[in-house]
Amino acid sequence: MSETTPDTLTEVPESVRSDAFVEVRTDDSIPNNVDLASDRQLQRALESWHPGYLDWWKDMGPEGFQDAPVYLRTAVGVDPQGWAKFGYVKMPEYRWGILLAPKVEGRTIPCGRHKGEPVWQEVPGEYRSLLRRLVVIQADTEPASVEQQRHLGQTAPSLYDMRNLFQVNVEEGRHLWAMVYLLVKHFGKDGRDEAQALLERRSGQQDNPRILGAFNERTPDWLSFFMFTYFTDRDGKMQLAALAESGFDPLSRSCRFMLTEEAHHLFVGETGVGRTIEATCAAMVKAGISDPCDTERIRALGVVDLPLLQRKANFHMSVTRDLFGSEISSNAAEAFSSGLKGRFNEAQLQGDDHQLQDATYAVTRVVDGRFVMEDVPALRAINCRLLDDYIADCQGGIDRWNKVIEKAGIAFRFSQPHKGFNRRIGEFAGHRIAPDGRLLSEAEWAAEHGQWLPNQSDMDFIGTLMKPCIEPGRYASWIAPPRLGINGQPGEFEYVKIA
Ligand code: BYC
Repeated sequence: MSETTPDTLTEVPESVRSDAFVEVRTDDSIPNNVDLASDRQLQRALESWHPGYLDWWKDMGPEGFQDAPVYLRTAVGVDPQGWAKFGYVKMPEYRWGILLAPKVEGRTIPCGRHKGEPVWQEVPGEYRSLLRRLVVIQADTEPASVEQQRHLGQTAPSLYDMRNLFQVNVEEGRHLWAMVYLLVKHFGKDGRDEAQALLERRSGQQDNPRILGAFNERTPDWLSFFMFTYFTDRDGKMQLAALAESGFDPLSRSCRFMLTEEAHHLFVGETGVGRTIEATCAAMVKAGISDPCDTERIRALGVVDLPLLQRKANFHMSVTRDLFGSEISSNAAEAFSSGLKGRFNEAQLQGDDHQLQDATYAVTRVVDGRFVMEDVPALRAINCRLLDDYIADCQGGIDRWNKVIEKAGIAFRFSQPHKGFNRRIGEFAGHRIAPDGRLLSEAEWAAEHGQWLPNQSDMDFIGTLMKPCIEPGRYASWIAPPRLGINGQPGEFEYVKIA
């Protein structure tokens, strides 16, 4: 699957795909399709934010390689069939721009108490602070992920993978621009202050951390990067899809276009983990090893044992599930009722009134030391529903990974841990729950959790594999080459020109 085939777009819900071409002015200092030139004040505000952004990028963006030409795609339109062009670009010279999906004439608010009314083009006064909070939280994740991944270029397993890392990074930078545009255009001085604060928080920093938990975790190695782009970018997909249903039309249009780019990030994650599995299976078969738990012999082959990959996946799945907030949340109820954020695929959902005044939703809770399913008002369970949709959405790639293992004749299957495993936010916070759903005592957890989450010896071993492999067409031992190159390029293609 090359990144320009329509296949990657199937990750994006049909209801929010962009389907018309809107010309982008790339000659402006900030490429855009929002007619920036006609709003001098806004243009000046963004131009004065730009140098701070570049300073942030140089300080906190990819370490090294800032002068290397990288084969990147740049958005030049919002037509799904031809929205990007490919070429060598030095990252600090990337054309970060502001792109909104086309306006849908006659669009109405799809949910909540204003359902059916025309969408808002300006911020509705009564929802100003709630809307600003949603935009700021979304915005904050974008630079956070770039910061988390900044050291990875140094240990890239190939030039192909290095280029994909940098592609993801520059696009997260563009997503920051997309949100900053909304803040600066629609929220006056508060918005400008928030835009500045976005350049000041730092992932993992104690005094001024990023807002959400998972974005303060480290992304120490490439396995984490692939798991992050599969599982955590998928939270991005779900949240962007929910915000694409917003009654605040500029937010909806921004998120619709961001989803187009997001599909590639998910592709990088799925194929990255998939190629790691392929290399492991091929090495095991070649060495005549059939037991996936024969760890020492498997690791001696320079590949990653499958149980270790499962532990990595368990970590990333659990911290990402926390990003959905509390399963039962009055914040989420208000965001939905006010029409600022819908459910996944809101406009296409059949069978309810999209207002949910009397509806209920079943939420798993821990009561008196056991799990119970409780029907709670659906409005308050919006986060739970999106999390459930997310868990279902994760399964497709996991099934495809399992097919590779099955084909190799190895008795191992990846699975998703119980929803309550290793959670810090929501219904399961404060409980110790095994991946198979057993409720544990603190002592049982302490004794067993090393089997379920990456342990020190796992991390030490991964550290031994993280060596750069930067000759065109070559790949580190632990990862198989991709089936196709980026934009149809051949295997030996020099995706990053390292002087
Ligand atoms: N860590 O009612 P609650 C992406 C806070 S990823 C720390 O439970 P709510 C991307 C919460 O802020 C998608 N704090 O939850 C992926 C609130 O604090 P305040 C990002 C947390 O509000 C990869 C309090 O706890 N976009 O795009 O219903 C690479 C109680 O909140 C956490 C969005 O998330 C946490 N995990 O829902 C790059 C969409 N969880 O306000 C990018 C916008 C909750 O009381 N955000 N808290 O001080 C939202 O929709 C909602 O704010 C949330 C939380 C879903 C995040």
